[in-house]
Amino acid sequence: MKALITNAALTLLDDELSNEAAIGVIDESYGLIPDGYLYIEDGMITAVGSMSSMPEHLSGDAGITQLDAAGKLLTPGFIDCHTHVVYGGHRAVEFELRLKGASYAEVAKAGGGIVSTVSATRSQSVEDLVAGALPRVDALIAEGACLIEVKSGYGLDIETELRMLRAARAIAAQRPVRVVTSFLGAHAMPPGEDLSPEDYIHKICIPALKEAHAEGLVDAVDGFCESIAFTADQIAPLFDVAAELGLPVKLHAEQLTRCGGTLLAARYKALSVDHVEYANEEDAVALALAGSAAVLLPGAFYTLRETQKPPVDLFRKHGVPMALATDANPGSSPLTSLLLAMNMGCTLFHMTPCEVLAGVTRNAARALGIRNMGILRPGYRADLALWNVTHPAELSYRIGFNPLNLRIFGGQMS
Ligand code: DI6
Ligand code: FE
Repeated sequence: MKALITNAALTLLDDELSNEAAIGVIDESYGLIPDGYLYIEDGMITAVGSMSSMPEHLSGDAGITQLDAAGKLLTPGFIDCHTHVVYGGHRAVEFELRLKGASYAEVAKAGGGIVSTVSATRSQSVEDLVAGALPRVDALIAEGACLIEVKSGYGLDIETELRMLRAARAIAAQRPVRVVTSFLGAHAMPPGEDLSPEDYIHKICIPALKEAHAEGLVDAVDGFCESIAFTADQIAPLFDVAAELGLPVKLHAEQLTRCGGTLLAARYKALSVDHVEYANEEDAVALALAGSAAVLLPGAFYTLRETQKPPVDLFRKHGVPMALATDANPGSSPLTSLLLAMNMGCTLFHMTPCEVLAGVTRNAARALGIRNMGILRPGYRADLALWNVTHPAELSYRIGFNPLNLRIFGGQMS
């Protein structure tokens, strides 16, 4: 399987451009080549550059699929590095309550919130959960997503946590998309049980993680470190088990208050720390030293009418890679559009159009520990998105408009 795309506006998003690739780049940060080609063999990018540097033998190759992009923008396929797309039910009623004045924390304390999704999720089979998730996944794919991270965390018992992860894995068998999973057993305390948080972590969460890992269901371990969820000290033993199992960690931290989750996660060299509205300079320095990404989630910020913005300037100052994701979940972020997340990242968080594009490609891959996606570079997967626009800033500038022309997944055009 060979394919050649010609006359495309390429956004390489490559932060380590080789001399060869740099020929024709007119904007370093996007890695923009206005008139470029990209060559695909066996699902991988094998050559990329400006049209003027394209080796002649490529276009002469018989039996090769050729696509003339006619000036359209070609980016890496999008990556949603933080989602909760597998769950039962919905929380539209809670949305109405919050519009009448109840806060997210108040709704949670009153037995709504995450716990209400737990009841709905526990009642569903793997098939039900997949069927519920697919329309959300399809919405992401329709905007060029090629890789989606999916978390558990609405089971809070061993069986349901496993079922959620099996459903997440099943998505990749039913749609042309890669799925990576995060075990989020430490999301909330299970309803109706007489357990301390420490007991829950040791008696349910850690055994669930071990079983899920034994079944090959876990790519990373996540937790919710927050005043309404778990403390850093309660999450630490779970991260110790993750380390024993050889699994990377990530953490929801500093979303509603500053609870020390970022410092904990950095001690475990986390792939990412997510939300981080309340992170400070000490946190940014710790992330930079640990090599962890900050995942910004404007959908939750918007839905909760949060006013504390994540410290984007501090992340820039200390060189913390910023990723951007939907946080697609039924409560705090019923968002299934990375394009809208990009627009919100610019308008609400003052990120640049280039930062938000890197946030859903190169830095999203990094936040998942994936090394061969998110950049247009030889040796990387041919997961690509071709857009009916010519300038990369058009992707984040428009609101509620999907200019996807073609998605290419593992070299296959769809
Ligand atoms: N932070 C969030 O924003 C979501 N989970 C989390 O840890 C909220 C999930 C929900 O409300 O259902
Ligand atoms: Fe989340």
